[in-house]
Amino acid sequence: MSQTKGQFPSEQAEDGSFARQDDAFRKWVTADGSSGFAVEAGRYHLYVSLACPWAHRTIIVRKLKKLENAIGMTVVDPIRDERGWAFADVPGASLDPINSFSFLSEAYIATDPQYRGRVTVPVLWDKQAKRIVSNSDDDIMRMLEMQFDALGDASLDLYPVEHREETDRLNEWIYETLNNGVYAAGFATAQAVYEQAAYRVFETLDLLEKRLSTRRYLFGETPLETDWRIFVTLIRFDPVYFGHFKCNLKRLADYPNLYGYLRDLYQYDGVAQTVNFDHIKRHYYYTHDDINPTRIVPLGPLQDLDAPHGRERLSR
Ligand SMILES: N[C@@H](CCC(=O)N[C@@H](CS)C(=O)NCC(=O)O)C(=O)O
Repeated sequence: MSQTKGQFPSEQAEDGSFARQDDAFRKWVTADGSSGFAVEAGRYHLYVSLACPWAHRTIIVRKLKKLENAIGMTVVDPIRDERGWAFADVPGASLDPINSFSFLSEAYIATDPQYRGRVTVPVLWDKQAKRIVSNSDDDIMRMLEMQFDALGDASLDLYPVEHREETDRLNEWIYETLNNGVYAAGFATAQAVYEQAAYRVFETLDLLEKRLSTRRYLFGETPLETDWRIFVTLIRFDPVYFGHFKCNLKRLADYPNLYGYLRDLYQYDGVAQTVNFDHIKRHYYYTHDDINPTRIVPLGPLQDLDAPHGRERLSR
């Protein structure tokens, strides 16, 4: 069987599957400051890409928790070359106003001069300690959800106690089979590995379609953390994962409940502003040379995410 080295050779297993690297920096900002990283307005800064689903989750939580004044944010250039994420004065992105870095790798090296791993977004930067607090999107989401209530909207609880167990379980399954599942399909370098990953993606979509036929959101009346974790994958599905990552047994638009749910979440207060299809499409189609060496960005799909979703009928 012939196999290429794949998109990230050091994260490609012998059997052709993609094994994502672990996050390197996992310190915590805490409300009581006991971790050494206390909550303070203006102290922390998010470096993100609007293309990246993992970064997108943290952008959404920052928005929903009304933390935009307390935590600054800088968007990197969606086009990434072998030097990694870069700061540039291009539409939807900007130069780095905090550290004047040219590349995000400088933040990693400032934190750990020995750092040799992949430089990823999102990054939560501490302007006071001049280091990365965390580059784990899961942890950053939780910090913004739970530790910053003194500076944001304390009334919004995205991780309510009564749903924590099920949230953790769903998050793990959704990460494995869907969020990272589309990457497992797209970055596979062996046919059987691709097929298994792609089938799992659609198994999960089928199950979600069913669950969302009787409930407006995963847990009922309001969207919680897991809904937003799913959203970032669904919003990229038809424009990118269907074609670029070969997850094409069905389009998302072929699932009536999931597609309505996607539009419902997209139309949720402030969320559409966090979605940038130009960055999303150009990033994926330009950056993965193994998969799309011509860098041609497909025109479609034509979709109207502002169309009525009709999901109110599921709210009591
Ligand atoms: N596990 C990371 C995932 C972040 C990640 O992999 N981000 C991608 C963009 S979608 C990235 O920055 N990749 C940089 C690269 O591949 O060089 C997290 O939890 O935040």
